[in-house]
Amino acid sequence: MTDQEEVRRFAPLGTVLVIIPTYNEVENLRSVVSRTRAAVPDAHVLVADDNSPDGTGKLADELAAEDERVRVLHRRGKEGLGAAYLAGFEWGMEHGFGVLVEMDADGSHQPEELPRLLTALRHADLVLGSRWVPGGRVVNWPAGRKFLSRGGSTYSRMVLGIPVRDVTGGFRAFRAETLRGLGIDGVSSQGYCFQVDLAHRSVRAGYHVVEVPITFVERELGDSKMSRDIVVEALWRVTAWGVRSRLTRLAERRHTGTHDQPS
Ligand SMILES: Nc1nc2c(ncn2[C@@H]2O[C@H](COP(=O)(O)OP(=O)(O)OP(=O)(O)O)[C@@H](O)[C@H]2O)c(=O)[nH]1
Ligand SMILES: [Mg+2]
Repeated sequence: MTDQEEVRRFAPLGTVLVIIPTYNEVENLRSVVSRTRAAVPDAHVLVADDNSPDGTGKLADELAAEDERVRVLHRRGKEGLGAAYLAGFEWGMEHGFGVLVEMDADGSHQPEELPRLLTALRHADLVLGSRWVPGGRVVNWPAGRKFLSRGGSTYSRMVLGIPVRDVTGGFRAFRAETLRGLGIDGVSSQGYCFQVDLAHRSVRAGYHVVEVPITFVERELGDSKMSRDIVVEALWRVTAWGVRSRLTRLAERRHTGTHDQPS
């Protein structure tokens, strides 16, 4: 931490919106919403459903009818996790929320850990729930999946030159100010890439990004939407960003004649 960060004062957080993107999560949604409302009673919940064929959207409407702090964003069709989050962020900022949280519907992200993320956000611009910092854990993942996720994070960290241990994770808390500052209009990446993209942009923009250990629990019900395409997209995009950002920094260094440490 630099001297500058030490003296930095962070504004109060404001009201929290937990955005839960869903595609065919009818077996998981009720539980995740009620656990969220119990864990952070002041927070509001926005379910962003992509017209799930299994009726998740209808269940979300029922939950919203039972609880005024639960709202639903019905989207036309499956457009990917990134697009659902961008729509949720926009909705949340338009409605005056000060904190926008990303959380999966499948129980992998435990709502009971939200208070810790929010406490850390009091002194940060962005908090990442992290499986790969001391204290972080993954429950019920085969070794191959762990290897892929850890390897993906390590590769991204090295190629992008950012000090983030879990760069693909999707349990995060943003200040609305951070999202405004990032100008998320230009974000088009999906899946893991979306998460890498936002973390990379935040670090590059100089935001104070903090990782908090979480216990990630593999889903028990419903199907994963992860696909080979999502992994391939992440690989090529991350590599392209890494090359581009190194070239940009090199050009800046040449231009200013400075020789700072390579990252
Ligand atoms: N709205 C919306 N939500 C999606 C879409 N794809 C995935 N999701 C949701 O995003 C969250 C994460 O998706 P998962 O399928 O669990 O992906 P994952 O966590 O990478 O994979 P697993 O660990 O195998 O479950 C879940 O809540 C999904 O329902 C989509 O296209 N639109
Ligand atoms: Mg999942």
